[in-house]
Amino acid sequence: MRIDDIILKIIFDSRGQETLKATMKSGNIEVHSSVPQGKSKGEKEVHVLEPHSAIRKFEMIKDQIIEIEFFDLKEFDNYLLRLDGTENKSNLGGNLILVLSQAFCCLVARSKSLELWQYLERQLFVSKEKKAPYFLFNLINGGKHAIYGPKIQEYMIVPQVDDPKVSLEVAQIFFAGLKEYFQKEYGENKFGDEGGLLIPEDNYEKPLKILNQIKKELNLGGKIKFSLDIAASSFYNKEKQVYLLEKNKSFSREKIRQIYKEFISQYDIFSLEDPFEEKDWESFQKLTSEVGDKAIIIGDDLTVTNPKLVKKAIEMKAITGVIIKPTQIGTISETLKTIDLANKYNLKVVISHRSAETNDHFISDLAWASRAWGLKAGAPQPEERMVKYNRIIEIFIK
Ligand code: 2PG
Ligand code: MG
Repeated sequence: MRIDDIILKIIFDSRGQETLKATMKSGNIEVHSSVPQGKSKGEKEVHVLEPHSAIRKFEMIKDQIIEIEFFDLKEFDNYLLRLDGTENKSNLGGNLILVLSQAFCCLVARSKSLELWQYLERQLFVSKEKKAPYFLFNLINGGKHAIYGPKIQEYMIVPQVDDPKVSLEVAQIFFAGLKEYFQKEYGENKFGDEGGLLIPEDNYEKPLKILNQIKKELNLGGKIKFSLDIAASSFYNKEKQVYLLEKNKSFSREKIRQIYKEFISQYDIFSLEDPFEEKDWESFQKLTSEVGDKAIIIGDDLTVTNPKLVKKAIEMKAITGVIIKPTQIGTISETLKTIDLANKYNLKVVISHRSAETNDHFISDLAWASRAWGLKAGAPQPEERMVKYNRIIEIFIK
């Protein structure tokens, strides 16, 4: 594959911050790709370069890239990795490498007249039959994605249906009911980074109680389960070794584990993401052994889409599910390697957006191609989230 031209630009993401967009051309084919950015990040994620510095770096390597004929995606990614030459991609920047890697995927797919998901599927070892992923809709935003409210970052609903279109419809009905409730209870509705509602109380259980109430009122009994992204690293006090779950309430890791077990026995909890800070592998292991048969225990900051960390988690039986975000690792070929590993050991794969998104739907094609168990893309409302859910529906219907 020969690339004729690459244009790198700065665009604004959903948080109003600058990020990268690449346009790649070959013959009469032109593709576009952009990268999102996270706020509650794992310490071991790749380095993100400030976009203007990334553009300057890119100008230095552009001519070299265009001169080479790349055999496949792996070769393209490996070339960038060699140019970068660091462990955490701090030289070229994970965001620069990824935006090029994604664009290259789109270019090759188009040159072969394939849909992006069809091309990605051919790069993976997939044996499971095709099935749409569960949608994890984040309806109440807390933690780092909210200007006030609970410390738990994401209160999500997961419709228990096979058809993604029905899933989106159910979520929209639920969200409408929730917005009405919030309007009555708290006055004006305000929204967080991922399009979910903001709640002016910091009680960590209140959002679950409200979601449960709405579920009952709408008669959605067996149709809805709840998922939480605790993002526990963001409220862990390292010095005191406690979780600051509410204003004057701090909990030890044993106590917070107890709270999760109570949640699981009281509510229909489908999955719990990052229940402990990212270095506490032992607590992950304990919770998984205690309740792993009742709820999926998911690693995100713990594993950061890194095959070595995912392997460690598998060996330790620390998790039963894993978040996959290309931005955490910085190339698509490494992302695919991690997905293959997770699928091989039957971890539930959840392909995820970032809190600051663009209108790119690459992750939806990735979710479909990899037979992911779930797709986590925020509330069923902002455009940058809707394009991702809609892309799955589009592929499903075709
Ligand atoms: C997470 C993500 C996405 P961020 O923690 O799972 O919801 O948040 O992109 O801010 O890291
Ligand atoms: Mg997370």
